[in-house]
Amino acid sequence: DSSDIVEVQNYVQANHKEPDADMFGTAEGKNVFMISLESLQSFVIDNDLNGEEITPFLNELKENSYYFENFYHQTEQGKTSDSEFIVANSMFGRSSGAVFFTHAQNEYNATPNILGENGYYTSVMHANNRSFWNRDIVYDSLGYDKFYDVEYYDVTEENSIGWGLKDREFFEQSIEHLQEQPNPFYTTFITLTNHFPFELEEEDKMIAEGEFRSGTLNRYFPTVRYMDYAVEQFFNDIKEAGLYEDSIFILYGDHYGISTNHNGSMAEYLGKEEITPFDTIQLQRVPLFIHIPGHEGETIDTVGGQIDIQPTLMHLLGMNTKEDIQFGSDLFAPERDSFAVLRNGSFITDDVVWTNNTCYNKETGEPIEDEEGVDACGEYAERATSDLEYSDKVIYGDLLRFFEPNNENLTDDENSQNENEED
Ligand code: GP9
Ligand code: MN
Repeated sequence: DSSDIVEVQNYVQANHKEPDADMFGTAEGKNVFMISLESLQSFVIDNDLNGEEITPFLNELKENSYYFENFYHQTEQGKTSDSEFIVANSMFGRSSGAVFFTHAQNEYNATPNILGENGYYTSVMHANNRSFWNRDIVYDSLGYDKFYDVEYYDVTEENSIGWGLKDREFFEQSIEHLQEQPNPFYTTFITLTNHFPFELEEEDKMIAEGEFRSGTLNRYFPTVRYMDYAVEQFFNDIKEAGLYEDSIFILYGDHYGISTNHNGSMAEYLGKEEITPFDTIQLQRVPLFIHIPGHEGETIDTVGGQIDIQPTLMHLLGMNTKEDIQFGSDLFAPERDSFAVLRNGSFITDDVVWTNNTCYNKETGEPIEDEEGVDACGEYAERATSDLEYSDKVIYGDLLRFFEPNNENLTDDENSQNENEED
């Protein structure tokens, strides 16, 4: 009931971290590009295959962005939809099934809900059917103004591969939609080409496939390379359209692309003897770039996850989150705990990885045995469990129905006006 929300609120507020004063509001009023990079894992960044860079554009982008090298996806079976949910709400998806199906019509205080109330136009661009992953229903609950689904794109056999419209064409056609949107906008772009089974036409292959036993891993390299190229062209088009300067860009990998079924080939590629459970966790890292024109950026090693994006973004836009129910924390917050919980209960800190009922030393990748392990991982275990349980509690009980967002995001004048109206 409604008293439960107070308990959750007390819990999250006790973990709230104050934003970095220099970063808070640095992107106030800017357009926000949220770019979901299909199946992109961090292991390809600054890496190569037979001497050829896999992500030349993203490697360059990394040099003038805030790049988070210890950032984890937190998705489960809901895949892309889980990542969308986590990023928008700073809450976890489900341990099985997809929250996009089971709790589509809950009350949410998602980023599009909040930005919509603060003068933003909010939309999603994704060239798939609008009901896929139940998106049409969920997007209403999250507060999106518009969903540019497949109907808004010119899709032909020639410009499609695998799951649909090729990324290059998708971005190209998205520019027109962008230009008709009111400013400032918050728009999510969901790419598609780098999706299992990673099909690509010969003419689009900019690097050769791998030659490992796993055809999946082999094909992954050229499709990643293609997505990298598509994003590069998108940045060029954005600049040409005059949309670059007044915008900020958040690019993130939605979930892993290469499952543990391909461990043999993965080990070979990475030059390891085997992929241990510790390595499997480290392979759940996905890239996060926060690109703010005019900022030099830096590579940041704090441990974080998709759940941290909402508070991070809101603070960049100059909005307070102190009163909000968010399970993540601002990645720039000076006092933040370097910490990420995966949906299966595994967790990562600066020093340890807990998975498979084993506490691993992060530096060596070796298990920390017995009591020592209990000590090393124990202090975070409770936090990990509580984060997941409280988040579930909010979703299963639809508890945000009982939550009154305190709109501190308005300017002072507007706040006092609102107070007067309420009086
Ligand atoms: C489908 C796209 C891919 O619209 O988002 O979905 P996935 O299989 O990655 O969840
Ligand atoms: Mn996906």
